[in-house]
Amino acid sequence: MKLCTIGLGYIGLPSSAMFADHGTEVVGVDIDPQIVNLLNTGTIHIEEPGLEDVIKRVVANGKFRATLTPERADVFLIAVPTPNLNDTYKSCDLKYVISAVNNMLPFLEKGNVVIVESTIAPRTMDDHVRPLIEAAGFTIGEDIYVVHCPERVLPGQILHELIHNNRIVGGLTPACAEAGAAVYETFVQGEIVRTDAKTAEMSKLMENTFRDVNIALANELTQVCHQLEINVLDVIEMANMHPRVNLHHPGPGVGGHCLAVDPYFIVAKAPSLARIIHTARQTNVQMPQFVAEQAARLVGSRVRPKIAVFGVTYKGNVDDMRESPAVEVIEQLLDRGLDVAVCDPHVERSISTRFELVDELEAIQGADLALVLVDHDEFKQFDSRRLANYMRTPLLFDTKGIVNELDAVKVLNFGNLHTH
Ligand code: SAJ
Repeated sequence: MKLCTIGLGYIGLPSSAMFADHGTEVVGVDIDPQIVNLLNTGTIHIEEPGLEDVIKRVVANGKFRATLTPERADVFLIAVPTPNLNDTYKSCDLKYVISAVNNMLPFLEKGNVVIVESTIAPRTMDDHVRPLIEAAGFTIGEDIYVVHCPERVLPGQILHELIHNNRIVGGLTPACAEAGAAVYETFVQGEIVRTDAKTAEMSKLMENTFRDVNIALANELTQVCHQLEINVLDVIEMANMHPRVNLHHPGPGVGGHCLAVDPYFIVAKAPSLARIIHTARQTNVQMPQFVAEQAARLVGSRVRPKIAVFGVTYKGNVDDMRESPAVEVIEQLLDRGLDVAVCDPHVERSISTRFELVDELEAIQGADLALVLVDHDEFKQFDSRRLANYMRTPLLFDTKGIVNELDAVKVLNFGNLHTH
């Protein structure tokens, strides 16, 4: 089997690596020549544990190579971004998916399987992809097998989850679903469930929406408890002792290219009905403002206060800053005219033009508050003497609930913020 992957990002690259490592001949296509060149030397452009080792192996044994244009293959796998459009409800921008399908069409032959893994709005396969392939003269389900197989892997543990997660394969016809499932059987050990395309699209969106709504509930509860002077972390721990309750963790907001993006695709398709989903998004979007307000309050009495921020990525142990709530908190602190110094051991250079990253020592020097915005492993153990020695005020605000009590530094979190 030969597979042509279009889009070598966070999903296309690890998926290509898995197929190649299980014997499939893979050619990966990306529009960025730098990424293509880098990959062909066995070096990767994203942070994902274990991935570079696999890429090195499959480049060396000739099972994987990267290139700039699609070519003939048995299977085409589209894994390009689907950002939000800048319209009222931030609907799904299909331009990269449409362009990937159009770029692939000249190479499509009878018997091929076309897989879209990109997260897409409900009905995209039926209303947008199907017409393009039919217009090229193919009968779907007879000549060409077209499926949506949403990716569901968690950044940070992609390689494990690619193999062990269950997969949903939604075909435009039952024969399509069958052909798509056979492709994944080459390496997937989880269950492969066959369904239709629109069910697969909506299931994927609802997984991330479920999480977003539940985090919004935790974030709303945090603000309610803060006002009522109740320890929210204790409340969550105790409520979760009930066998059917699973409150999520509050935080500085919700980021990444999935949870902060996908729920809008549902809202945009049915705005007057998807009210809980929309409100949850608004609650999570507003969370950085609450954090910035609290941080500003904590340093309010100091002359020319300085805040040392720990973490800019959208979550712990990744280098990805897309939709990061930490960036939003920092921007809001800067808007308030505060002196902010940011450090993050997982990021080399900031994408924001408004602040630079410094090393930890420079960040804490003379600081009045250490503000933890990301749960990187490195931030779980602070040297409290070192913090106390270099900071002007030994105070830490941990928005992720990961820092234990420190002897020389006062640690605040969402649970005890109201006490200070
Ligand atoms: N977060 C909280 N509280 C929590 C859990 C997460 O504030 O209790 C925040 C994180 O800090 C982060 C955001 O939510 O800012 C998203 O992080 P995440 O770890 O929940 O999810 P992602 O975006 O890294 O990956 C999700 C996963 N979806 C689900 O768990 C349902 C993954 O399986 C999907 O493949 C991925 O989205 C995707 O690509 O859609």
